[in-house]
Amino acid sequence: MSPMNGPSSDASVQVRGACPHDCPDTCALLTTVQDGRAIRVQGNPLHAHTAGALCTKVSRYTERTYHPERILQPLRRVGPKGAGRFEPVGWDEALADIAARLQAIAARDPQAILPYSYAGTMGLVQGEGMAARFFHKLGASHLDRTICAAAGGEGLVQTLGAKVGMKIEFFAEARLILIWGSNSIASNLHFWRHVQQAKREGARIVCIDPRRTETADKCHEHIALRPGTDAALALALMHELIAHDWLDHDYIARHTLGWEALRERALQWPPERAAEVCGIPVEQIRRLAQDYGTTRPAAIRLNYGMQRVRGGGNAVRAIACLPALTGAWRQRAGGLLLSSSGHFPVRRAALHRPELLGGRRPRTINMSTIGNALLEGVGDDLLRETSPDFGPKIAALIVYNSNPVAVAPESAQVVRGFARKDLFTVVLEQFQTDTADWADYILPATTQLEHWDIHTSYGHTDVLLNRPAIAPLGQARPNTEIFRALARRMGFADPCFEDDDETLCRSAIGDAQDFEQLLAHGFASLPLPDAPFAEGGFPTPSGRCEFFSERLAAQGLDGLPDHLANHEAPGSSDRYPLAMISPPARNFLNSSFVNVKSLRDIEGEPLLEIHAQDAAARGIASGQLVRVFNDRGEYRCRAQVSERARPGVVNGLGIWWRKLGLNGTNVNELTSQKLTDLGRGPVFYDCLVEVQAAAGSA
Ligand SMILES: Nc1nc2c(c(=O)[nH]1)N[C@H]1C(S)=C(S)[C@@H](COP(=O)(O)OP(=O)(O)OC[C@H]3O[C@@H](n4cnc5c(=O)[nH]c(N)nc54)[C@H](O)[C@@H]3O)O[C@H]1N2
Ligand SMILES: Nc1nc2c(c(=O)[nH]1)N[C@H]1C(S)=C(S)[C@@H](COP(=O)(O)OP(=O)(O)OC[C@H]3O[C@@H](n4cnc5c(=O)[nH]c(N)nc54)[C@H](O)[C@@H]3O)O[C@H]1N2
Ligand SMILES: [Mo]
Repeated sequence: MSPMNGPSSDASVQVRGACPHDCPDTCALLTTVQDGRAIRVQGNPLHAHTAGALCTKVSRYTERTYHPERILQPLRRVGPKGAGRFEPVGWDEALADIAARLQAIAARDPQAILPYSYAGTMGLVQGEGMAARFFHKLGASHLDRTICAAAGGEGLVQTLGAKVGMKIEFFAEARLILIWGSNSIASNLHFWRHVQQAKREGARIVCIDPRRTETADKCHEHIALRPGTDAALALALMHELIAHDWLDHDYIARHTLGWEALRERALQWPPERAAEVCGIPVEQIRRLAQDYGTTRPAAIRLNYGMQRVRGGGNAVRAIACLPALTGAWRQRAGGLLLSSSGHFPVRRAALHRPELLGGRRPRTINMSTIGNALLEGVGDDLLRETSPDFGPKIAALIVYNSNPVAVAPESAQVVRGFARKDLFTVVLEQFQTDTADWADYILPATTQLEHWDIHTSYGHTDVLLNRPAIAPLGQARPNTEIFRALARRMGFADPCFEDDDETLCRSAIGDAQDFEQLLAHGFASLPLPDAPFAEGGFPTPSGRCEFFSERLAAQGLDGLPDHLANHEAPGSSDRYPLAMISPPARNFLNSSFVNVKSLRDIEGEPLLEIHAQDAAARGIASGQLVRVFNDRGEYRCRAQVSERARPGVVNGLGIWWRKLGLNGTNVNELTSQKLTDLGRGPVFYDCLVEVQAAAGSA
């Protein structure tokens, strides 16, 4: 059986694809198809980063595609909003009605229409490929896609110049690896192989994470700092690098900007001060500084887990300064990786066609505060903060590749927004999610096995092509096809609305020759140097690693990185003494896969990990049902008294579907719509709560 290309109806064939999910690993898939049915999804052994292995979730991809609850025909709401009752309707009728509703709104002001999408698929084509063209032509509001990585991304751009860093495979050669704000075994499994390799060859591995994760269990040391204190730790490390002169003066002089100013800032952070802020022993900081200052090569794997707090952008800035101070970048196994996405030459303008705006400049709405945004201008007295310059209230919402009712912060407000009777909501989905329950129309979307796409990665530096392995199930259509059909109904005549998916794939990246290679092999590596900043050459305005950012200073912000206390710092509230973080559960991907029963069975029930001291103080026993609450709402789940939680911090593992939880809510009932210091990102892990045994629980 050799890998073949495209659907087949008789003998068993293997079709090359790419995993579409929001994960740094971006695996190459091989789907075995027999008689037109996908019977197995495996990792492609020829793709070095995938190495033939998939995570538990995606190796069950056929369970997702052939799930009995797949939405396979257009549905129209019957009964009240949110009741989740729908009737089948033909595509023609659904599209005609949706187009008429959007046209009527657009005639008043197209900015009253808002697309809402994120990374249900990371594909460039089924992501914003045709969708951006549609919304640009319409003149709809822009969506600021901040929900995951905005603060850290901005911190990285301000310091290194772009979302770029070490090549992930070279972590295997490092002698010291700091896994910082990342549960790699759960959320970046293919990176963990490189760590194991390094460990076998004698490298020291340190995990920096408030939670004792399965990754922390396997490291030599775990530094369980308080959430949102990473910048304090990084500044204290700098303090020690300076005090002991573990610095690469030549690298600093030639390839950095703002050293004198940073030095002064770091000297304000002796380890004792940071130990106090971080809630960790001072010896741990000293030891880490010595390891980092004296081991070569030293590599840092940062992940976005540590930037979901008020000071997240500054924390990434501070950490991103470290490898330039020690000259770690000189070696290919030294430096830092948060994201590799900035390495890819994506042709966004060719894909998204901003010229279709025709000079209009629609407003931008932040997806992280969608709860507030939906309540703007509707006279809702529970709206937390109104913006006088908001413009027209949102009259129509078109959701695709996202499940905002489950994943956006402060769900009670999000639900109130979706519940508005005067809001017209269309949801493109594979399943009837918490968000789809609130739709006026649900349009059936294909899964990755049923459509074309092209993928970059934020973990490695390969481009992957996804070919359809099977024909679309039922009446499902790719997102592109749905937007193409809507464009036709709206009378959008521009030829770009006729581009088919293969054409979109071709226009997304590189030149034609690259694409021939993708067609032939399924993946291609970007030609990049092994050690990108060995001789400086950072993509910043100065070409240096910018300890001091003129761009931030020009915006009236601090030009240097600093520690910013959480919005909801422990001790700042009498009523809510516990800090809650809500990192991903291993067998879910954000809210995707929660409805795959075999995976939900592994996770069991919504859980809150709590330290024995905090549990005892509240009379809570392991396995007991608890109420987790603050002024924003209440979430019920099962307590697990566990060493995975540090004292003062509880871990509410995410992100359950509300309707599959214990009281129709999930952990985002408790999170706030406050934003990060940089990038206007959400602060999911900057959240104070109280926990009580739930009445009547066993
Ligand atoms: N299985 C699985 N894999 C996933 C995901 C998933 O939901 N499930 N999500 C995907 C997505 S969307 C993304 S963005 C990526 C990255 O996803 P991330 O959300 O970054 O996921 P993790 O790598 O689990 O990193 C979170 C870790 O950060 C820790 N953490 C929380 N607060 C702090 C803090 O203040 N400081 C520090 N140092 N650590 C903190 C958490 O305890 C957790 O272990 O992973 C992707 N991979
Ligand atoms: N409390 C808390 N909240 C969080 C986080 C956290 O750690 N804690 N993590 C945050 C992060 S990092 C992220 S990235 C966001 C993620 O938020 P989202 O990007 O909304 O991710 P998912 O919950 O996986 O929802 C994606 C949806 O897209 C659908 N989908 C998949 N493929 C397609 C397709 O081809 N077409 C269409 N139409 N639909 C498709 C899936 O069925 C799924 O319902 O959540 C954030 N929310
Ligand atoms: Mo994310």
